[in-house]
Amino acid sequence: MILHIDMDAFFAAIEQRDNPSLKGKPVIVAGKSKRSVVSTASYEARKFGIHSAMPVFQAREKCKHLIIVPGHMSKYQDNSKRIMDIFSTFSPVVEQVSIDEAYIDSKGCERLFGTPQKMAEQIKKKILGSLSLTCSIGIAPLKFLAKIASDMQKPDGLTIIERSKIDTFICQLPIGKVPGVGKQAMQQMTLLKVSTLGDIKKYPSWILNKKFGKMGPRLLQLANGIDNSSIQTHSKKKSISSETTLSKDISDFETVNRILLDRSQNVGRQLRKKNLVCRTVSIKLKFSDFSQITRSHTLNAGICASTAIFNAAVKLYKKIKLKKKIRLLGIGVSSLKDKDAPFQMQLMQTDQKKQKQWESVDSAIDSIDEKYGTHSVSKASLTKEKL
Ligand code: TTP
Ligand code: MG
Repeated sequence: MILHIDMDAFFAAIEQRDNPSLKGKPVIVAGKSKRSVVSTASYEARKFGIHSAMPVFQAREKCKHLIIVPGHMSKYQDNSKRIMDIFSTFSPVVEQVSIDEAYIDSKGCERLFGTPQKMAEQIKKKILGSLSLTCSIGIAPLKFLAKIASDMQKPDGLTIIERSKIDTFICQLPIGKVPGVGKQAMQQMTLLKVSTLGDIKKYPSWILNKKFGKMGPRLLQLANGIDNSSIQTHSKKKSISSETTLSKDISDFETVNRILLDRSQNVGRQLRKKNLVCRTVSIKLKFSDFSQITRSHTLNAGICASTAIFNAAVKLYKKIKLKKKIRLLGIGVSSLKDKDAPFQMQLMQTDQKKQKQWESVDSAIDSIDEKYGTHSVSKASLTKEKL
């Protein structure tokens, strides 16, 4: 069985824990700027219809006595690390998927912790006892079902989908609950009269492929109770990304350049910390009308130097014909491998030398940042204005 654990109203719950006057009150964690959106809402605030990604002004209209708390990212990261450390005391097979959620494989843990349900109960107890936070856990034989289950009885929930109940569950599962099925896919689903995951079986693989691309055949597999995705432990992580929502929409290349440089430093730092290199670099742009595009490029050899990531990102950006202003810019890296594992192609000798030089600059910056805080040392082009 696989456990999927997701913390309840994570950022807001931490703020409520650390400031008892916020307990039981409608609280959101959000930035100060006019364009800020809700990063999370306490369950008390959710009763007013407030949710993540909602503009703050709209949240305010919904609840007049709403309390807005600024975020404390390093505190959330610190709590996240402690939570992941707790998970690793239960099983060596833990996949962290975001700041507040992870999958755990319960295989081989029965002798120590009993049934998966007993194990989940102990995990909940340990997190509550050491961090005073609650979480919701889903247990199922398949990864995607465990994720759906953890969301079913939030907050402080524990939901189990037994193997014998999978078929019935899938037949009744609203298609919109399946991870990856977003707004656009939902429009197609309505046209195809697909309302549950079970309904997908009415269509052959080629039609699903035509309508939904790669996701089509995967949906058919899921509908048949097959999910081949295994738990990806730390070193097998698939991608790393970092993005910035801008305080005002922009289109000038100089600002874009600075943000890409800043984000590539962030992504590069995460890669180097995990001793990984990437081969694919992607950029993501969200425009003023909220539409978005991504562009990616796969290199011949693995890189982890911030400058190399930045160069690839700028190349991608220069190929885009900008028609609208940009509200969000991000960089992602994927095709990750351990730095010491050989990629098929090596860098040219001169590039190799350059890369080594940049890597030593990067690692010097990384260790200063680690000691004195991010942005203690920055590239000169980043110092002009705070991003
Ligand atoms: P989630 O697990 O999606 O949400 P949550 O933990 O706040 O609430 P739930 O009980 O429904 O799980 O995200 C975890 C944290 O990530 C969340 O506390 C804040 C942050 N976050 C954002 O900053 N922006 C977002 O749009 C979302 C969805 C989350
Ligand atoms: Mg959560």
